[in-house]
Amino acid sequence: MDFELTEEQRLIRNMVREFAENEVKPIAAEIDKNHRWPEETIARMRELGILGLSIPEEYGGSGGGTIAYSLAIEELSRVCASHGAILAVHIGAINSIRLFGTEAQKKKFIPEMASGKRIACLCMTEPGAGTDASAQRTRAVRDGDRYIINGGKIFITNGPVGGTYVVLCMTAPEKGVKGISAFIANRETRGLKIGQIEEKLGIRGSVTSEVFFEDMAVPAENLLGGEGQGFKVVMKTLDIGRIGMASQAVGIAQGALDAAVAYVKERKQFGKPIAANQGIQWMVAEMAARIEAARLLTRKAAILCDQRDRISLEAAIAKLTASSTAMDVTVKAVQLHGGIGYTTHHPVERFLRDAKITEIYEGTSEVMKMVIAGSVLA
Ligand code: COS
Repeated sequence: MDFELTEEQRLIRNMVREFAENEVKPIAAEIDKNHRWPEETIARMRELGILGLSIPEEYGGSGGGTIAYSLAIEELSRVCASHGAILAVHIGAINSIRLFGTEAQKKKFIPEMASGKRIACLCMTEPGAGTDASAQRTRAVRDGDRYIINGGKIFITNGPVGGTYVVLCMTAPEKGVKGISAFIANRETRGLKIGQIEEKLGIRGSVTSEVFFEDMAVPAENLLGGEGQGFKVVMKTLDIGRIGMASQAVGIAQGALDAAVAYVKERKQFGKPIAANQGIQWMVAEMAARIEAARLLTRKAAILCDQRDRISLEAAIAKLTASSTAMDVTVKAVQLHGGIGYTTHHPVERFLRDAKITEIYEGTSEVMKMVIAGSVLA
């Protein structure tokens, strides 16, 4: 494994880092407090090509592969996990079309998403279909040269601001998992409605909502990957998404460590910086070691993702490890700050709240263990 980034990857990381430090960090606490979608920084991400990272240039993206996607999410999440979530889910939904779309679908839908003109979302979760993604109740019924879709989704990241939606539906309930199909629908499709917007513990700058479909007619040419292929479409898409979420977890943990290091060097008790105490040093060392391990597993999954067809195991190991690292490191970062860490005067309480979602979305830690055990015991 080559540990060095290429010149192009270094340039992408540095560009996103500079943008994150100069433009995202100053608004991170405010968008969290107000649950506000950061239109101004999303506009800048459009200009900088960040919303098209890892998408091939022939479809209007900025290229860079999965490593660029991972680096960008890590750098954004280091200062604001909401921005990391917005980007991860946007690119994730585009990936489903990049991987399974026909040439005509790719040409029609990807450029507007890769340029950031349309924000993308993946509509999969339902009240009864969370971890059991196969229990889809949203129905798509063929009607001549179109499908009529009825049903509803919950917890859809980017839902209220979406421009293009990839929607998982049941087309043949009697076939179970093999009766699920995926469809592409643009926001203006009649019958597509946004429901309640959630108030969340963390990643509050990324908006999450219900999305409903009421007699929504989509042309049959918007069927993604063929009838019955929907489960594979989302599972494969989620494998890459899990690398994105692992990258987000690494970024959150790194941001928390950065804040803790600055604080323990500056905070004096008993006449010396608290960093002079061995107990503090050991905590910092454990945090740094866990982050590096999580980052390497995430990097490995990202590298293999561009080389192999199936990376479910590597992505699950990376996400499981990185998300538990983010929880552990952010709890320690709050502890190292003492009382002030429990307030909004420092960003560590936000990092702690943001870290929790990485153990839940795009597959819980328990699902990651199912995937890992399934592979190890096969
Ligand atoms: N890539 C490609 N194909 C995949 C796949 C993947 N990652 N995972 C499963 N498949 C295929 C299988 O190969 C199988 O097809 P065949 O019968 O043709 O071989 C089919 O899909 C069913 O696979 P499997 O039986 O393993 O599916 P399960 O229902 O057992 O899946 C888990 C179980 C829990 C792993 C799955 O439902 C899952 O990941 N759930 C979590 C969903 C999630 O992440 N939700 C969060 C949404 S985003 S907030």
